Amino acid sequence: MAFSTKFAGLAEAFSDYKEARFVVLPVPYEKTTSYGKGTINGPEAIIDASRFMELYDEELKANTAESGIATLKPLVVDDAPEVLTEELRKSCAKILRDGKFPVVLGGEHTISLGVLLAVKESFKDVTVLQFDAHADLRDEYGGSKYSHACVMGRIREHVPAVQVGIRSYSDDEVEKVERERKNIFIASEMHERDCVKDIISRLGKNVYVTFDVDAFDPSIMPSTGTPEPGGLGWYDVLRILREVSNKRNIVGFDAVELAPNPSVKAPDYMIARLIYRVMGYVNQEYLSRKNVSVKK
Ligand SMILES: [Mn+2]
Repeated sequence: MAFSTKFAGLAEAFSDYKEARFVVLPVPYEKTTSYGKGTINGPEAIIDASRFMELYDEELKANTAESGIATLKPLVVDDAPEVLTEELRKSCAKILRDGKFPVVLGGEHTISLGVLLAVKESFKDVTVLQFDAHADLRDEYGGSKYSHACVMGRIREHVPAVQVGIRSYSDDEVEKVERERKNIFIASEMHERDCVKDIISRLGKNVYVTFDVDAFDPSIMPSTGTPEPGGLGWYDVLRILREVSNKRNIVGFDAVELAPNPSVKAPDYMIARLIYRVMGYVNQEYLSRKNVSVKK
């Protein structure tokens, strides 16, 4: 797979690793997906779509790219999820050690564990905020504890998690969902009442956001392996992320499970815009904190 372009199509001056605040790491990994396939092409489709975005963010009234967005070579691991997890942990640990904000592009959801392990080494009091249609709390799936369908089960062994947009889980997961009910925001409940304050109240100081694109409604996000009806809308998602970035410290982000359809570009473009907007939210928080510290 050839990645000839950088995220947002940035020129060298704004995509140089040394200067960049954000680092995009493509991880085209697909080993355990169950229904629709194609997440291996997700990172390339997102980066390709991102070239056509305006760099001026109309909500934030800022050009986020001026803070620098580097795009690394894809991390390609053709091996078991455990091997991928360790490779990715190492790559992300370096990004974090260098004081940068990692944005990881999947690939299947399995990848999030490796990023989280690196985040946990760098930050205390981390909560994972998962956007997803699926609870992903199985202990094992298809003979693997590292399947995409178990990723939140694995992550919860390391840090607490808050799950939003959930609308599909199995018999095996019911007990866990009931036990964790305060930390799981079911899509239908989110449709009935405003849950944003409650979501934030469940988060620790530092938040790692893992974004399975199937959290969105299939009407706007058909390009995913297991689409579920009744998902979140664009503005629902933005409002949550905006509030989280205002009230907490977002320390990393991944977008996973995009299975691009070459004849339907809008979903790829939407995820590119989402990523850029999240960078903008994170950046605002960073810039304002910097301003506070330099004030006399
Ligand atoms: Mn999912």
